[in-house]
Amino acid sequence: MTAPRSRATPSAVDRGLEVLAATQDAGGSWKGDYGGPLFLVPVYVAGLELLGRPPDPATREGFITYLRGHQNPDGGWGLDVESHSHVFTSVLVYATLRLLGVPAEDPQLQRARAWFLPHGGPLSSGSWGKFILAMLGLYEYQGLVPLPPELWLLPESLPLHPSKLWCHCRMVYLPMSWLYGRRVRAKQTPLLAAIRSEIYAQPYESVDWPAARERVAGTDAYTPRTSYLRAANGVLGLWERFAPAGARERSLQMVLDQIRREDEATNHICIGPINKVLNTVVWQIARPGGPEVEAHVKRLPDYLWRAPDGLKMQGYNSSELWDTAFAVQGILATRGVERMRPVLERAAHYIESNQVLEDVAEMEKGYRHRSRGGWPFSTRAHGWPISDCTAEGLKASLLLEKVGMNQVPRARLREAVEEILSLQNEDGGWATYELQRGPKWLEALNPSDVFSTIMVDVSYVECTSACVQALAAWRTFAPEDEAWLREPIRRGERFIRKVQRADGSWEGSWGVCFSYGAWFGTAGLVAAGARPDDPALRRAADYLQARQRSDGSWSETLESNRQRRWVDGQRGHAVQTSWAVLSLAACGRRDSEAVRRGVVWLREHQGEDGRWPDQPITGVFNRTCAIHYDIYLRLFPVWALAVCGTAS
Ligand code: LAN
Repeated sequence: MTAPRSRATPSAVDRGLEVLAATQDAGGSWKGDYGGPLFLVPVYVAGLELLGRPPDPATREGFITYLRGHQNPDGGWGLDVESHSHVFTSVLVYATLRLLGVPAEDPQLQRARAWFLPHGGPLSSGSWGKFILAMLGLYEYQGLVPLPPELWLLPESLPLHPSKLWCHCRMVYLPMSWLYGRRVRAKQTPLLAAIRSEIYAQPYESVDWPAARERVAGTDAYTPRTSYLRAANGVLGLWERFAPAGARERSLQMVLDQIRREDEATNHICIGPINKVLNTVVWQIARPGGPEVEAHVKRLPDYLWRAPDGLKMQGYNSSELWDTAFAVQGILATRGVERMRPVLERAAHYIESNQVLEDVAEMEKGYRHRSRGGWPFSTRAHGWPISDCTAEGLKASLLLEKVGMNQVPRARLREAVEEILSLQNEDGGWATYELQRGPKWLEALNPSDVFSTIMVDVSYVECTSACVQALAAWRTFAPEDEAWLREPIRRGERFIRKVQRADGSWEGSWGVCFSYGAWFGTAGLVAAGARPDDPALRRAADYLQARQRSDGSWSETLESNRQRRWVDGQRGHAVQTSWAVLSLAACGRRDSEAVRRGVVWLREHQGEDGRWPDQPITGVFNRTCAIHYDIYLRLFPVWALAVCGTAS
């Protein structure tokens, strides 16, 4: 096939740029749908039930449309909109639709029961589902693995102290332990009683609750419960029976204090969707009708997104900073810079006005790392900076600086460098929000069933690469800092080399999967100074080339993340093809036949409207759950065509 290069390439990129320009928000970001997980709307609706504030009709209808539309053909609901059915989400979605007013005789609900009852119903749900049901009074607390708040009373130096956990895990279990400690339960209504009678295969009164603690359906058991976890649960169970009342009160106070710190540090947005809802419920019980509840309720809709498939609760309050920083880099890789000037200026403004400028008040008391100079994933108001978001914010700013459009003062850029350096782990890599605090073996105590790698914030190739790239960019910008940065960059590079697998691949953790990992692995090494003849880059390129499809594309599915090996998708994927093409270019193979074929495929699959047709989700977390990055499909192909489109 002869590729119509010189004329078609600019127009493909131009059309892609037009789409990007047209979809930018007035505030300068690209605000998009950050949906995917299916357990979030149920958590939201459960929260409203406990607050005694039923959703307004538009919200109710929106949620119903969304949940109805994502039922699997077998009658269940997946962990996310693309996954196989889980008992966890199927039971929760069922209860949610009922709470939203759908009758039990509804055919979709009948099919749901026909799926989850034989799978064990609530008794076999992944553990978080049991917790939400217990809060609603649809499950007994005795049937939960104990979550005593007294864990917060342990000496801080112990690896088991909750402050050692990955911040997302810590922030979910924090309000859970408070609610557990108080055995909080929604006011029981006839509707809840009806739901309770519908979701069990046996009479509720006859359930053996302690036995149900250890039950989990195969569909939900991604992370096996280890013997260490069972032993720990046994100890916690004993504690729960004999704990002195004083310890409970004291620990509940400590937990509430931590919750308050999190609320205040995030302007009541909270780090994520789950603790957002659970913290709200905690305050509703701790101080009914108090100012905390009001402050929380105002921010609940921050997580909602209305899309063609209905109204959803998103995985974060947005992905704006992340998407905007990438959009800037992608646009600047094209030759459309002048034409895109107003777009870039608005984006530069967004980046400037969302850098975090201050540390959290009394940060040590809230177990918080420093924040000053960092960038968050979404907005400054959210406030939690992340290593790689800081790095992408800094990279984008330095590229904007080159074309005279950066708006972040130099001193603040330098603070971003300091923030990045403060987050480098002893192994040379970077984790997400914090330094690695706990030992890796803590993962053996992961009680979530459905998620993996949630216990400890460990170094990732993606975060490490982004930080190395940012430090290297700063070194070019401020050569006087060379001596300061040389060693951190070298250590980062060493980490990237260490985690490359023998076959040349890198396992991605936040995108699907090895094509995403390759994009970071290769870019990180190149930024650190690796040359195309470097064996690591050669192996990486060979690995990718061996996975190119006969039509020139690349494609892998979320099974790659779940199974930790490349699993081919059914059809070529524009985002993964872009990552692969960009990686090969980074390896010095921009002019290869493989890249040429990838570019042709990308061009051929661009629609008349400049977009690429919808494709499976390419974002992921904790190895199992898909999460949608709305801009990826509009951005990465344009970026790849800009970098590689004129290859000959
Ligand atoms: C995110 C979103 C951003 C993402 C990147 C910055 C892209 C990544 O490079 C590092 C990890 C991070 C920060 C990340 C971690 C896990 C999150 C927070 C999410 C995928 C968004 C939602 C997810 C969160 C854990 C969802 C709630 C579920 C739990 C298991 C607590």
